[in-house]
Amino acid sequence: MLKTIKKFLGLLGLGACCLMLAPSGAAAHGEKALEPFIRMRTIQWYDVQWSREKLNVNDELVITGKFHVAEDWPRGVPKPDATYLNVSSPGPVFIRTERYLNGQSSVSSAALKLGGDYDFKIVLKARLPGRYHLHPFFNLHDAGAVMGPGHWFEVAGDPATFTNQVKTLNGDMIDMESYGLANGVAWHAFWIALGSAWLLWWVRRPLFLPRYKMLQLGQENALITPLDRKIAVLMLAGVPLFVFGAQAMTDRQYPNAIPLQAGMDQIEPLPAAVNGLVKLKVQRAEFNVPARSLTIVAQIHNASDQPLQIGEFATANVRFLNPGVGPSREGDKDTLIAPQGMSLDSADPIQPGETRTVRITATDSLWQRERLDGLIRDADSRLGGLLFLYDANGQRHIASVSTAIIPTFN
Ligand SMILES: [Cu+2]
Repeated sequence: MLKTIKKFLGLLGLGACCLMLAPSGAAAHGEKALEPFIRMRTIQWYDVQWSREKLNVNDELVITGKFHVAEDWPRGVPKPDATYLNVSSPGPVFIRTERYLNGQSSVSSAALKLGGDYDFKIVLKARLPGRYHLHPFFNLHDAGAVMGPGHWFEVAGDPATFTNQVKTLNGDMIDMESYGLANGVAWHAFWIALGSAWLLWWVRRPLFLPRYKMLQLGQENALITPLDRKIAVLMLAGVPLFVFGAQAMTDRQYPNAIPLQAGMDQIEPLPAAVNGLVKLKVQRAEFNVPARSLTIVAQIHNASDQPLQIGEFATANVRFLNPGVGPSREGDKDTLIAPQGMSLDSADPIQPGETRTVRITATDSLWQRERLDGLIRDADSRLGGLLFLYDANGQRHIASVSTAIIPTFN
């Protein structure tokens, strides 16, 4: 039995070493690390925009965008009952000053509704000079972070000029960069000193083995002196007294203190932006692995009063465009675009009231570069995304796509 366990542990160790040695590309900050089915079928970002890309310290950056919460949420991922919209950055290089979900100011976590549509606005202020890649992202409780599209920003200027003044509810102006800093350092220093002194007091004595020996020989009385007892009693009574005393003083000094908020914002989704006048039913979807090509055969019903053309398929921040349909992409610096990535079996617009079966192909090496082709090895090989359709006036309709995928290898 013991032998079997040892063998098992040995194999486990070997496995861990192999995993550590296995070659893997470095992903910037985990954009591609999450399983494809989570990136494609949870938060579906679109229309993400940045107000500017070159800033000075203290300048404001506004990130806006929209997302659709997939109705075909993966079974293996906890439902989005506690989520937090944030911006990923390499350290505290910006501060976040405002955040809105569907126009409502929101500072807490929020519960999202499956199939719901939301727009967001995040206001940041540049703090440290440098060149940074930022993404809006959602922290999903128990599932991880789902990244939105990323963008490079350049911050110039002098970090010493950064200001972060806040007016408290009492009307005091405080500087958030230094407020309470001395107090925090003093408390840490005090506890580190007291804790180290207490440890040193005992560590300088005979430790484990000599102590054990003395115990065996019946000399335990020599191990603890009367002075030790006095100091121990002092610690036992003194530390709680000190803590309660300091707490009472703080309470008197700041009578109107508000605890850190742990509530949940309740935010209603927007009236259906996705799946409004265009209904889509997937009949078959294949992913050709060597060709990095997805083919979807879908029945699309156009309930709008204008002929519609399919212009884009977006999944996990990768966008496959049908050239010539939809708004011009000139000057668009999005790196995850396949400008010629989409082709259709028929270029004819879908007429108002028509239901047509369309064959949509999305081909690009981005499937592999963004590690979305790993989908076929998931236990849940389903794909999700958004299909964008446009009428002649540029009016956009969005349909969500969700389907099981059949892989092909030639
Ligand atoms: Cu990035």
